[in-house]
Amino acid sequence: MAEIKVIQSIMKENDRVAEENRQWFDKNRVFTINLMSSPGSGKTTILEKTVARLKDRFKIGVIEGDIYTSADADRLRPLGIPLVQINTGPFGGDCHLSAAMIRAALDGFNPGEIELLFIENVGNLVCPAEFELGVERDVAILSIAEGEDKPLKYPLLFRRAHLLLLSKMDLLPHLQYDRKLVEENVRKINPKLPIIPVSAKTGEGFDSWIEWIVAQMKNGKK
Ligand SMILES: Nc1nc2c(ncn2[C@@H]2O[C@H](COP(=O)(O)OP(=O)(O)O)[C@@H](O)[C@H]2O)c(=O)[nH]1
Ligand SMILES: [Mg+2]
Repeated sequence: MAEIKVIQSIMKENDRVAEENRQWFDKNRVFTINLMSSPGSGKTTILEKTVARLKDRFKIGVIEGDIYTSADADRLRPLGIPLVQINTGPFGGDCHLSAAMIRAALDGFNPGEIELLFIENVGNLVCPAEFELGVERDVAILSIAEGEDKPLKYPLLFRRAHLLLLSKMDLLPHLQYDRKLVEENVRKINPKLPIIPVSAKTGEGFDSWIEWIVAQMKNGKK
């Protein structure tokens, strides 16, 4: 019982800080997109290509979350945008970003410096989806190399997401992958979740992904 109470109070505190983040985003007119997926599904590569395509249109910033290293932030550095790296290793190696970590990271940006913020969450299909960050949109990424069953095994992320990017589509000829089955599995969890198949390698689907981002920014808040 005591343990349940502790978890409830951690979540309540997280939600409180997430609300503060939401207010910060509103006040500073920043639209924030949280990318969540398992390690290696292509978050950083998708970010590299997305930022390259959008950085002349919007003032973009990125928060990189990882347990250790600044390797992903280092990959984005050539793009010349403001970057903040969060390492959860010194704080017990959390497998997710929390609202408080985002709150702290926001101090790393100068006022007015960003209007579109991407968060690359810690690579994990489970924990990140449990923690509200106060962002406008949550985006799940699932690479086709991970199999068709993941939406059923890890439903929370797919229930929570506003969009699913089905990544690494260029690998389709090399895999025994059932496109229809993955979509059926997604529909069982979240019937209305939009799915955009993409390949960061060939650029497939990026026009639709970019259009989605711009449309969401126009639509504004949830
Ligand atoms: N074939 C293929 N490989 C990709 C694609 N996107 C990423 N990768 C590779 O997948 C690996 C993991 O990508 P990364 O972006 O680091 O994934 P993250 O851990 O989710 O950030 C790297 O070796 C990438 O080069 C893609 O669209 N197609
Ligand atoms: Mg990464």
